[in-house]
Parts: sequence; structure tokens; C-alpha cells
Amino acid sequence: MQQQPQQTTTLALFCKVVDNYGDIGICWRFARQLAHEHAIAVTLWVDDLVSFRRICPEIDPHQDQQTVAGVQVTHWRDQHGTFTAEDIADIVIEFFGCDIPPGYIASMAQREKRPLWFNFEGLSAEEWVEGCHTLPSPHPSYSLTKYFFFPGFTNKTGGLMVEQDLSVQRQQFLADTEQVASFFSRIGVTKAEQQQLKVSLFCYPHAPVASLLSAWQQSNTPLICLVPEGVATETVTSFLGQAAQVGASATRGSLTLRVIPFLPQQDYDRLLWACDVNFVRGEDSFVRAQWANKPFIWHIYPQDENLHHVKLKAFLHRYTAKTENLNQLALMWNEAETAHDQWTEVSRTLLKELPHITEMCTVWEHEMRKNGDFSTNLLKFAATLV
Ligand code: TRH
Repeated sequence: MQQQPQQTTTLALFCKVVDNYGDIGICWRFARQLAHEHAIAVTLWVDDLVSFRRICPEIDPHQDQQTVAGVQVTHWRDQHGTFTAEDIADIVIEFFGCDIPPGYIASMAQREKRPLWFNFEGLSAEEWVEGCHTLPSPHPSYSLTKYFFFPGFTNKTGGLMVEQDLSVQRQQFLADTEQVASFFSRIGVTKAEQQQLKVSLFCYPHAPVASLLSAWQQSNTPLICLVPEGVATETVTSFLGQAAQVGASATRGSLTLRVIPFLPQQDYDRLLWACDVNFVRGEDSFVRAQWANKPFIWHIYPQDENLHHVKLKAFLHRYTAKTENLNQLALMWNEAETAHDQWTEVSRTLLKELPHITEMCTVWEHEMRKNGDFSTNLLKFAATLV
């Protein structure tokens, strides 16, 4: 008997860009990984192609349908309302509970083989996550069940998103000194600056950037801080004494501050790999800093009633690649402590501790790898539901 060729699994990922770049940043990474590593036919529905283009310049914001890096990208517009059962993918994923169109849900219920339906949840190190991971939520009127799937830092969660070959890619890049030098030159970092201690800076506008810059000016070690255009613009402009545009730089005391372009996502990874310390924010850059294997300071997305401080402390509690001092700086950076006058001392000690913290980062990376990667874990869980 002739064997039927195996059908490719289809998957629809719905993403609403609430603000900034994390929503599309995470979904784009996830979509690419599913397509490349799991041979899934992915359609990424996204409502904001302009933000998408910022992290992926191949995106044409005027094209409602386009295929980029093997992923079908569909501009999700309000008028998307009518679907048939044939339009429905085998697996349907809502990013951060973004409410997929009611017409799509109705057609999901009419599909002969019901699709598997997941809510891709936000990342938190808090303990309750383990209890909610993979919980089912039956639809009130259709015979459909949605499952909550959480990324996380333990083996009772979905783990962190990471590509199979990421650490090999990183090691190959860093081992090729010419490639690293040409990467830095391409983004405007001079040969002399490349020899200095390099820090990348990505944070929300309310971060106490001025205090940090002032501490670095008094540092014993000369350092170069690379800030993508559009980040901490007000403080950067005031430090530079000129517009914070790509190419602008100024040196005061031990610190040189340089504005670099906002990079395509894969180049941003390279920046994190090649810098000695990374200041990151939100969710995606925070995770990528962990896979960069370098010391980092996290600026957490602010929430009402300082709920984000609870999340920050939950992470710092779990995170093993830290010292007392790095902990303190993370709390100061997020204004979770009142000890604002310790900037100079804390940042000086941190610079001394860098080699030690960098070593511990490798241990953390191995620990996180043991939990498996988010995409594979989700597909494994999906397989148990069929
Ligand atoms: O941009 P973020 O603050 O994103 C968010 C959003 O606020 C979102 O609503 C919230 O849900 C989420 O955080 C928790 O920070 P994040 O998550 O780090 O995303 C930034 C993305 O931008 C990430 O994919 C990396 C990418 N990026 C580049 O591609 N090039 C760059 O130069 C920089 C600085 C970032």
C-alpha cells in the first residue's frame, strides 16, 4: 500500500502590539523557530507592521500578506471577521490573551478536527506560575478548550524560548574577532572604543540613567556605553549636549556615550553577545541577555501598585549568576530601593566583579537549558492533547 505523505502542521499565531517591541519581538522569534526547527507552516497575524519593521527591516508595512523567513505574515486588521473551517490552523495561539476574532473562534468550533488552542502567557519567576501552567479553560459556549502555557525558569513551566543552535552561533561569532570588529565598525563604534569595556543600554524612559552615567564618569575603568537611537532620549541628549541621533557621541570623565542604530533583532543579539554588560528591559531582551551569557541588569516593565517589584524580586531570588552588589544595582535601577546615593560605589564594585559574574552566567545558562526550550515544550504538550 502506498504511504500517504505526512501533512504539514499548520499554526496560527495572533499578536497584538500593545506597546513597544516585546510583543512582536517574542512572536517573531517564536514563529521563526517553529517554521525552521519544527517545519510547521506558521501564519503570524499581527496588527502593527510598522513596529514589526523596526526589529525586522524585511517587513513591508504596506503589504497585508507577505512571506518573510519562511513565515506567512498577515496584517491583522479590524475587518478580519469572516472565516470558514478551512481557514483554521491545526494549532491556534493567542499571544498574551490578545482575543482572536470571534468569527475565527466560531469556525474553530466548526472544524471537523478541533484545533489545539493555547494562550502564550507572560514570563514571571513567581511561584504561582507553576500552578497555572497548562491549565485548561473550556469555552463557555463552544466545545473548545484553551490551555494556558507559561514560559518560565523551572521544569514545571514551559521554559525559556531559545533556538537549538543559539549558543553555537554565539560562540562562532565571538571566536571570529574580525567579524566582531566589523560588526562594531558597522554600527559606528571606533577601533579605540572597541578595546574598552562595552556596555549596551536598553531601558524605559523613567530609568535613573543620569545617576548611572554620572557614576560611570567617575569610574576607574574607561567604558563605552552604546545606546540604540530612541532609548532614554532625554538623558542621552543632555549628556551629549546635542541631538541623540545615530553617530552622536561624547566623552566625559571615564565614560564615552555613543548612539547606535536601533538594530534588526538578530544584530541586537550580536550586540548583547559582544558587550561586557547589558542593560535590558521588558521580556524579550531580558531573556536574550540570559542567553548572551554576560552580566545584565534588567529594567522591568512597570505595573500599577509596584507589582513589578514583586516580579523583579522573584526573579532575583531565583537567579544564581549574581552577587549582592549586582542585586543591589538591579533594585536601584528599578527604584525598588531608596539607597540612591550609592551609585558610584555599587557600579565600581560591579565592574570589579564582572569576570566572576560572567563565569556564573554559564552555569545559569546550563540550568535554564535543562528545562528544554519553550517552543519544543509547547509542541510536546500539544502532542499529549491529540
Ligand atoms: O520593547 P519592550 O519594552 O517590550 C515589551 C512591551 O512593553 C510589551 O508590551 C510587554 O508585554 C513586554 O515588553 C513584556 O522590551 P522587550 O520585551 O525587550 O522587547 C524589545 C524587542 O526589541 C526585543 O525583541 C529585542 C528588540 N530590539 C531590536 O530588535 N533591536 C534593538 O536595537 C533593540 C534595542 C531591541
